[in-house]
Amino acid sequence: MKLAKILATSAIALSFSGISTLALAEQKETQTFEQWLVELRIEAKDKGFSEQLIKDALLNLKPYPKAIKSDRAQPEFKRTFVQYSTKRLSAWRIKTGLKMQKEHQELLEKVAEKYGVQPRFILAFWGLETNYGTFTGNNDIIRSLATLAFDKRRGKYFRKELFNALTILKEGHIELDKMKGSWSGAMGQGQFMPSSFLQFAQDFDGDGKKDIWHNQADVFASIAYYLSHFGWNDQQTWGRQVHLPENAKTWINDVQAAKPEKGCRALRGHSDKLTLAKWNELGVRRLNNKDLPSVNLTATLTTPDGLHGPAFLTYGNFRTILRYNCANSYAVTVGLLSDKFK
Ligand SMILES: [Ca+2]
Repeated sequence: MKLAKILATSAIALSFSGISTLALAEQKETQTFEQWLVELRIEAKDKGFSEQLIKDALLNLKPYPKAIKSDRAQPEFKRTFVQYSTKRLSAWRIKTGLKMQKEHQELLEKVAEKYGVQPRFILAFWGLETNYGTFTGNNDIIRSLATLAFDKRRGKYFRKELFNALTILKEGHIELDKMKGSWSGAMGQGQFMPSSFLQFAQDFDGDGKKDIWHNQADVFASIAYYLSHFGWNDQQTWGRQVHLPENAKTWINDVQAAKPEKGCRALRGHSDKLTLAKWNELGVRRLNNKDLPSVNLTATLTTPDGLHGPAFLTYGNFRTILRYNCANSYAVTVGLLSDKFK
């Protein structure tokens, strides 16, 4: 808004110099989706995408109004942790997960061995992201990404993802009409954004395609490779729910970590990394009030609903879970669900 005013007051000066900066700025402000799309197609051509692909994917494209609406109301940020987690740790999700664990045991173990991620965590991501592959989203990915790329809020980010999606099509991993996913552009059974696909998707069955939409082997391996890339340690778990002592509010501020400026915002509410011995000394206990395990591990404390809500000590793998989705509610729920598959 401020910028528009400044531009307006300097309009006369600009007109004297013959520069049409203002006109350009105004045009951008009022550009229709169709006009924007014309520019996008030119850029796609410049980037070397074929005429055919551009025609198929970007010619008769219409925006999804609901993508913008959903972008402004993500559930991880609107509900309390307890509401979020209770809903997702449903009897159905646990029971189905146990069934899937049996059904896919051999494949999960092969993937686990290659990438160093315990099967129960692969299952938990799969179960939470898409109900074990049964709900992967029915939106056309190109259309969703174009809608969000046209939108002002995070247009630059989604424009990049849109070109990444075109690259996936160009490489032939999936056909355009089958490239479906969430309103936000997350695709397939592990809900990978196109950039994550290009970096992490795996062709585990070796058929030449990274098919994270339909192929179980590729789905599991892609999730596992993503986690291993971000430092997963299969000798450790994610963390645990703990019991805080009555006097926790007297020391909680003393153990609060400095807010990280970059990276995942969810880490801002975490404590310093302290050893389990130190947490034990502070009076933190297992849920059954027994001492914490006497292993040489550091952990950060997080209380997603504040000091009166549930408390969790989290290990290194928890940070890796946050790389998948930067929300404490999500990461703790992945951990709790994985515990059901032990
Ligand atoms: Ca494959």
